[in-house]
Amino acid sequence: MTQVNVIKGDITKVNVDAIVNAANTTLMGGGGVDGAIHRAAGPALYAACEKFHGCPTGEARITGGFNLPAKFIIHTPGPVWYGGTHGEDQLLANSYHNSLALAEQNHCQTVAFPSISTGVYAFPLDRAAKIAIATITDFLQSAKYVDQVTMVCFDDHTFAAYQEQIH
Ligand code: AR6
Repeated sequence: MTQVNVIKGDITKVNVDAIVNAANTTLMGGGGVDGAIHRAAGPALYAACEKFHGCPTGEARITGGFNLPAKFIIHTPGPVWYGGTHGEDQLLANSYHNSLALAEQNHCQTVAFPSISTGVYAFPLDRAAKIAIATITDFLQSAKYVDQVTMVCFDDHTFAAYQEQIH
């Protein structure tokens, strides 16, 4: 069975146990996928996120899904790309790993990710896709609950980059 798949679409519409949000360290919303998730989930998500008082880059926090089809939303601030010499690769891997660890702790079977850090945060797409798929694949080898991870790509360019990594 294929455990990692790549689709083109809008992550707010995906019917899975948990979706991941490419947040910022305030966890108080923003543009891009973060803005779309907050709009679709409704104002109760903002109230739930306020209680965390932020989140360091590469770590993750979990809330309910509110008005989304997903049961949970896992919020992780990915790294801003500063040229690659500021620990960006490791921080991006941490975002994927720590998000999956929270999904596992909450007994999620299906998890969907957007392409973390490759929008406003400007992480090079091919490099990010390689790190994402390697970290997810590695995690699935020892996961007890998580067994299906979907990369939800918003545009053709992003879709092609992740597709490349699973073939
Ligand atoms: N579904 C799936 N992917 C989406 C959606 C959607 N509905 N909307 C956008 N994307 P970005 P980052 C894609 O900039 O680089 C926010 O302001 C988008 O096309 O959302 O991690 C936060 O608050 C791109 O491929 O996230 C932070 O401040 C990918 O999601 C900052 O942006 C990530 O782009 C985080 O920047």
